[in-house]
Amino acid sequence: MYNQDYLTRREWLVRGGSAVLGLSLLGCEIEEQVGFNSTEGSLVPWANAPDTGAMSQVNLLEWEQLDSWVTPTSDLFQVGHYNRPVIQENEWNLEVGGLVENPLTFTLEELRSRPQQEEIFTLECAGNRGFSGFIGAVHNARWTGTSLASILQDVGIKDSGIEVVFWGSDSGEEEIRGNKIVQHFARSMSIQDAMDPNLILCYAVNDDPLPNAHGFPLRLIAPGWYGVANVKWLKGIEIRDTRFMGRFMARDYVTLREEKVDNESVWMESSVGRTRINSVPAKVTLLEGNYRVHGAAWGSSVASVDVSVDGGPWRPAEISVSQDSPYSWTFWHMDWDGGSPGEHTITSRATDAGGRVQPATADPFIALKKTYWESNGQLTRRIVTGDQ
Ligand SMILES: Nc1nc2c(c(=O)[nH]1)N[C@H]1C(S)=C(S)[C@@H](COP(=O)(O)O)O[C@H]1N2
Ligand SMILES: [Mo]
Repeated sequence: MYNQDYLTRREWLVRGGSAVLGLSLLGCEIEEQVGFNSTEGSLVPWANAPDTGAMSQVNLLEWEQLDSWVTPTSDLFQVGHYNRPVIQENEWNLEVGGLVENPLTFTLEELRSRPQQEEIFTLECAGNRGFSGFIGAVHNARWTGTSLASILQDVGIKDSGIEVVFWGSDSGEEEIRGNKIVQHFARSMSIQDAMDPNLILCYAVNDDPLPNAHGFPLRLIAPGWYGVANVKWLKGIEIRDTRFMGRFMARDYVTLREEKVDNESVWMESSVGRTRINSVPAKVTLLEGNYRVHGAAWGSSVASVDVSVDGGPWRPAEISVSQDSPYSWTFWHMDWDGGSPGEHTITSRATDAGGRVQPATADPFIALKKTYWESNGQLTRRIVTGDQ
């Protein structure tokens, strides 16, 4: 059985672990809240730990190692569907145009000199939890940039504009209706969605300059939206008068779900967009006979988290670290005596402020979904107690 001695937050900082350096800038409030002491004890490994080997280049979060509320920059998972462009700051600018009164081009310096805006945001790939081994495509980081809405105001959207397209610098070959073409990564939003004051054009994460893998020099951060909406290596923002139907809006990242209407099946295809309430049991620790289940919950305003052992009654978990906003995750924990020695299952379920409950995997909302995106069903993990 493998043991892990957890360091307290202060010990980490004193020892100067470079991965956690960014955290020291976060201010005392969160530092006190994190309470690393709550993770003291030895780690009890999951009996059904997934094989994540095939996913190594994605740098997935390892739930059993989770010990910082803000994910250190070097630990952020990374997804790129095309090439990973390496962009020189002096060869780059952002063009904002299309159906606007006053098209503008910005250098990075010009964007940096605009008023700064920050958000701690839990970014989850919409494919997370959709297939085996892909359960750590989520991170919680502090993003710094400038308001998208204020830039859209400055260019002046014409009355005919209905759609805002965010163009990335990365591209790849696509076959579309018999045509082989080279297409850039792009996502879009309605003007109303894009004018949300929480959306930021970001050039820094956790006080580090945006790493290349995460979109240097500029990316969109769209709190409340799945990862795919957060366009990296941003090069253009374009206002159009038709809905945009690019690959990542209308072919990929499309959820297919069967809905029953008066006993008839209706097949609903929808573009992945806003996040859904989600939670996972992250790890279990054992200290002096007490098992503690630690987990995270995100995707909405988390009102409560419950845990079921062996499919038994739901028991409320305690919140260990609360959200900074509806867009950041919470950490929670639940103490347990370990039951009878042997194998047990642990399932978590989060409920949001609107009363939406994270669905069971058997819930038609999950069970009748044919595609793997938006898999926010309850996660059950297995553990063996009594042999420590
Ligand atoms: N330009 C561009 N932006 C992109 C992508 C991409 O392939 N190209 N992938 C998206 C997807 S699917 C996800 S999950 C997030 C991942 O962000 P991260 O790599 O910073 O973790 O970036 C999004 N932004
Ligand atoms: Mo993604």
